[in-house]
Amino acid sequence: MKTETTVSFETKFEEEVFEGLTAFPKFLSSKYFYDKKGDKLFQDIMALPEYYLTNCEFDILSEHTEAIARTFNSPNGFDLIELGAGDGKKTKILLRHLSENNYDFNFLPIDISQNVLDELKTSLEKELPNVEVRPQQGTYFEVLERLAEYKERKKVIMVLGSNIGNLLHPQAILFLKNIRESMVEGDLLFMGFDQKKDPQTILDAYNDKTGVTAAFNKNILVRINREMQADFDPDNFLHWETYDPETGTAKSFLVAKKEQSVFIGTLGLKVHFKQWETIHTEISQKYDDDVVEWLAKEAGLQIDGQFTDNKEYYKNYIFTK
Ligand code: AVI
Repeated sequence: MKTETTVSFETKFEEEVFEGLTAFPKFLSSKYFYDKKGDKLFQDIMALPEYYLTNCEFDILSEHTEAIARTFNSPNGFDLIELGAGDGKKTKILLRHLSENNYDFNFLPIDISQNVLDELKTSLEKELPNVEVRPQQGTYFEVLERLAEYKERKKVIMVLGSNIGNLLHPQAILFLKNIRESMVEGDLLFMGFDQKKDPQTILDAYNDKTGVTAAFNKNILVRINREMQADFDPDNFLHWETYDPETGTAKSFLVAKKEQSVFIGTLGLKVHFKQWETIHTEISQKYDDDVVEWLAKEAGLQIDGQFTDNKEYYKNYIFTK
């Protein structure tokens, strides 16, 4: 007879940690990297010389600003809606150009964190006082659902940073479908996709010499320690990155350097690790035009244009419904 123990969870995070650390092979979701310290480590990653993604997208937005602005524009203006706005460093290139050239637009940054939105609004008020900023706090889906009702003028939905790459293809299609549902004919989606390239360049981007990415990956253990009264020793794990040039998938792992047991207090769970056992923590998918076209088709979208940097490391695509 099968005996079932019921474990109750205070949070989704607890539930997913339980699921991932009792599975074989073990896994954790990269969406939990981003607490206060994780946000800061990710900012540091974006400034690393190895992490080419930031500079490539920065170059695309700087080199093609006017062409992008013209694609966004419509006779009665548009609303620029950014999912996961962050500190807006890259977006400000576009906003400055749009504002200086008197484009008729509002900027609607969406973020789960009210704190991030407040800081962004304050910095924009100082740097670009003519830009009308209307922050929207909530998850992407909550806010997109709200915005689906809004049909007054053209919506341009923007997702920078190749954030879609942290999703497996089926989840990426669902994400695109969700965005599609909030669009009406004439609206646009402008989204960044990191491209397949020399595998070594990709491995270096996720395995920097200074160890910032390793700290970012291990931060999930630190977070479990703090939020779930656990006793992980992050030094007992090493950060390991792989890249499969066939599928374009970069994967991050935490690898147990020695046999050990960890106790997670709030879950009452003892987790055993054999030496060299892994926890898979993140995927960072790399794309080419064929894969992006396939994703778009599956989601009911069309590619209407693309912008790239001079090395063709990264692309921002325009999608329509
Ligand atoms: C947020 N995301 C697109 C980053 C990436 O490239 O997958 C997160 C990251 N992980 C390690 N370095 C950066």
